[in-house]
Amino acid sequence: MRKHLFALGGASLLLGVSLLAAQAQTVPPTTPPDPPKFDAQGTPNFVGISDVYEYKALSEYHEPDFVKAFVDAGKLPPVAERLPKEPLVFKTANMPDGNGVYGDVMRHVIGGRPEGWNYMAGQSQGWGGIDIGTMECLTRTGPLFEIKAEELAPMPNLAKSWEWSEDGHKLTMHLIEGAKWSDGVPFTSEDIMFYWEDNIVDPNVSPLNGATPETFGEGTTLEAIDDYTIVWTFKDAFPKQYIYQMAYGTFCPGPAHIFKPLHPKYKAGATYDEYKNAIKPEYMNIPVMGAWVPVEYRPDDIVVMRRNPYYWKVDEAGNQLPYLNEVHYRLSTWADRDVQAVAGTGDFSNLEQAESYVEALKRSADPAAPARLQFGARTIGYTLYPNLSGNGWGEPDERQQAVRELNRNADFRKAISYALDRQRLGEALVKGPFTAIYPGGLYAGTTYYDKDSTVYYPYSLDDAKALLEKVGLKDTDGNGVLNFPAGTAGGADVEITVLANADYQTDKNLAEGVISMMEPLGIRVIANFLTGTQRDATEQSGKFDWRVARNGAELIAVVQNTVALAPTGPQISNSHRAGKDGTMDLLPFEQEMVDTVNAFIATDDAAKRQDLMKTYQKLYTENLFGIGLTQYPGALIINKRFANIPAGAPIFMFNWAEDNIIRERVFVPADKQQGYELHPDTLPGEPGSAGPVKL
Ligand code: BQZ
Repeated sequence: MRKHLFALGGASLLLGVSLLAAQAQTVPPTTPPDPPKFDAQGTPNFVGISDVYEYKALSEYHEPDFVKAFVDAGKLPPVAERLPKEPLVFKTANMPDGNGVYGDVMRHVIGGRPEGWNYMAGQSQGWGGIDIGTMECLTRTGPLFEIKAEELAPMPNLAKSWEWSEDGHKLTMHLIEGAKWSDGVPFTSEDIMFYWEDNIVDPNVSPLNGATPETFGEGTTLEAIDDYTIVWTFKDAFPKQYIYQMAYGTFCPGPAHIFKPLHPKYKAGATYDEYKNAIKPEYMNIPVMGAWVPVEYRPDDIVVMRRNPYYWKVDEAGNQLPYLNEVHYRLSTWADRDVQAVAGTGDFSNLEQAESYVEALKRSADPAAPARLQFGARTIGYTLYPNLSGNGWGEPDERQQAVRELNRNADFRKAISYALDRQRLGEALVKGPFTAIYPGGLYAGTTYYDKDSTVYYPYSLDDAKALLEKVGLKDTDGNGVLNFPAGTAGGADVEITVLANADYQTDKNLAEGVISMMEPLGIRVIANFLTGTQRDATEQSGKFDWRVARNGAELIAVVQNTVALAPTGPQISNSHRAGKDGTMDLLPFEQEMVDTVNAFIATDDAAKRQDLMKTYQKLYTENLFGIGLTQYPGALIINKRFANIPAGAPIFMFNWAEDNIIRERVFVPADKQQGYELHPDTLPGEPGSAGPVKL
């Protein structure tokens, strides 16, 4: 009897507590307020993919005079022999300013630093357009911002066409034929298979931007039929989604003739670490398929690139691209990129750090300003991500494991969301109509967003505290900081580290905002701010409790990097990866998110896809897979001397603006050229040689 009484008593006690918690629930979950009105400047001229480019042989080809001089001197094959049978031909009608002229430079400023040239094994080249300009990929998606909705699909690139088998389980892709690396070595399916088998599938290699076998679907295989034909085999029928994954970031093959001899599978005694780091940043003239080749590198100063004489794209007049002979990447900071673009000492910036907006707008408002600034839609967004792994990803110690267990408790995550004043967070970055409250999940204003499916836990300290009490956190030692329950992490103070990218003031400001908003709750959050490369590595290794991160394209475009919408594979999500035993200890809502994303990938039915994304949004925001912070528009800053900048080009949508504006067909009219070339009349040298070569 006694036992029962206790049980009854216990139950009524619990009922009391839960009633208390319920009574304390002063602000129920709701839907987010509509973002303040902010009209993006400039709208794209929507066209079909075939209006932008096609593949065909032309009757004649041309090249810059200084390149022709190399041919005449017998130092280079004639241009027609340097081009593929059917080059990629950009259509004049889609060029805002028509066919261009050769000459001049685009001067980028970037905040990253080159680690080396082995992109396939995870080395960063410093971001900011270096990898986008050197690594061409099977398909292309950056320019999709100007493609009509009814024609939206990945654009051909190194793969110039493809067709599905009857049953939809096989996809045959035809590679561009006769294209060459920048050192003249043929590009073939050997490059594709080396990237796939020995970099993506090889578990000892982690390509940059995180491609894994599951990026292309569980159990997917790839084989080469001949030099220019590859065949994908998928478990699902017609999983067209995966062709988006074959674009920038996840399927951009490097030169097998350079890297294969260095790979442990082919070089006896070599380690994977040696393979990853073998080609240092100082190694110049690395063969690329991109428009420009690195020919000079001065640490902490600059990377200079010269035009690729074998680039496989032309305009309709047969002029081999790119028009720009040279590209610079000044090695500075991301904030300096904005400053220099506005001042005119740099040529390009993705204005993405809201703290710079007012000054940038003021400077650009002057009619004499050297650069034009154009705001796009609200596609920059930040989220606070708890580490949701409970089975050892990142090898947590006792305290870190205790935090993981809290992170995995929905009431704890809701408490954190209730404690965040998102209005204040946004205004702390920049006043005005820019920032919007962002609960997390898909961005307001994007194709698949549905407000009614978006759950928002608004600012309410009372609710936050009530939920923390419900979770069992109390300040047992009266020092103002809650303690773990006795027996957990020794009942210590609840201390949580938050990882953020120290290269961006915005990332640091938002993380500081989170830290200060946790104090009234009695949760001590400690900053762990690391530079880009270290932060990326720390994030991917799971060695964090919480992280503040700028979101990827999947929460904007959904069809780009779709697999990353949920922990769909053991190494896919940066919030939850497999533990040491290789298993995924997904929480029930996470499993439902994974199933929803996989169902989205497996269907072509537009109505079903819309519904599945409503389900996804509800699962994500109600359960707080990530705790949204703020969302705001980016602005493209481009020096006014450049022509062929597409109207309404967003700084970030399917990809970054370095891809979206199609730099290979950007030009500077002759009368505006400034003579910024540091190595005029030169071409890239032999792979590994010191720099560019003159005649
Ligand atoms: C744009 C981009 C081009 C990476 C990087 C950097 C890395 C991340 C992200 C952005 C920079 C610029 O973003 O901020 O405007 O130029 O390079 O690649 O943040 O640290 O790992 O995902 O793209």
